[in-house]
Amino acid sequence: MNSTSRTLAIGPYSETDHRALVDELGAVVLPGLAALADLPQRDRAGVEALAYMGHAPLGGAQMDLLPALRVIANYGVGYDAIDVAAADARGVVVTNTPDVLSEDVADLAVALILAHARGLVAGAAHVATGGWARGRPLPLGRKVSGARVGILGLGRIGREIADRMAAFGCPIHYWSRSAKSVPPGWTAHETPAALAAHSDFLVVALVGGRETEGMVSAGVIGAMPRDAVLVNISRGSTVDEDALIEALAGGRIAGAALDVMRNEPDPDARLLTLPNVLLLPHIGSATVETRAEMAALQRRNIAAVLKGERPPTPVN
Ligand code: 8YV
Repeated sequence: MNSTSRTLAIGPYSETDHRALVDELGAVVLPGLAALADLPQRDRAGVEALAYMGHAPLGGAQMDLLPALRVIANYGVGYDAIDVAAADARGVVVTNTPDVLSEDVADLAVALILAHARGLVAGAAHVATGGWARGRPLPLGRKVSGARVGILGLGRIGREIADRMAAFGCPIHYWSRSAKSVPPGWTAHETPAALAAHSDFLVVALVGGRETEGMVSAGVIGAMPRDAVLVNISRGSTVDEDALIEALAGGRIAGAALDVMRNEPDPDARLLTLPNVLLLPHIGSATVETRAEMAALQRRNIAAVLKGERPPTPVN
């Protein structure tokens, strides 16, 4: 490593992002957080900026390996992996990448709803494996247009999902921790369980972290109608996964479509074998266009702090 580098980047960056981190910031790039402790002290000593991409917990112990650290720039809107209190205590600014990914994540939520309800994965397999040609039966799907959509967490991403599903003629229900101004006809609910009871598709769009840990509890899942589907594009931590698996296995709810799970990238094996579960590998923001914008915002945040300016999107 070049021991004069002021920026260290950690994560599985694309080739383009990797090159930009090196060209624009002279960054040294490590594949994952585990490699940090192996860096010689002389290479860590001068690091002022950390470009972080990943979901492994980044706490005070890691920050203390970088004594000159001034900024942690997260590649993502959700920064629940970063101990912001520990950063505060060390005078380290934390930044994230809000807004630039909201459309993509909302698009993916809609895709999950449609794919689950209309059996897209099974339908494609039916053609590919010759089931169609042999005249085998394929179960009917469920209608999406006009179904009740419940949004748990009406923040930036939740709102984008609601707007999209409203265009499908779906009555919009929501729960939010703060009052929201919404179009006429949308229904606010007092509790997540009350929302669940009025949702054919319950879409989780909460922030991650301690405040929402297990918010989709056994009680919330139990309140869902029997033919309802749980969709999660936020964080696996928001869902009591044991309760979800039990409800799915017992036919208490119709299914789940999840872009996020608790133990990524190695989810609970029971989820892999249950029917009516559609799992994606946390790809909400994974488009060429959006990832480029996230990476550019991450670099702008770092460049600003290194110049002594206020970064565009700080969280503390
Ligand atoms: C990840 C995300 O950051 O923005 C978020 O909160 O979860 C994603 O965009 C991305 O997968 C990189 O880890």
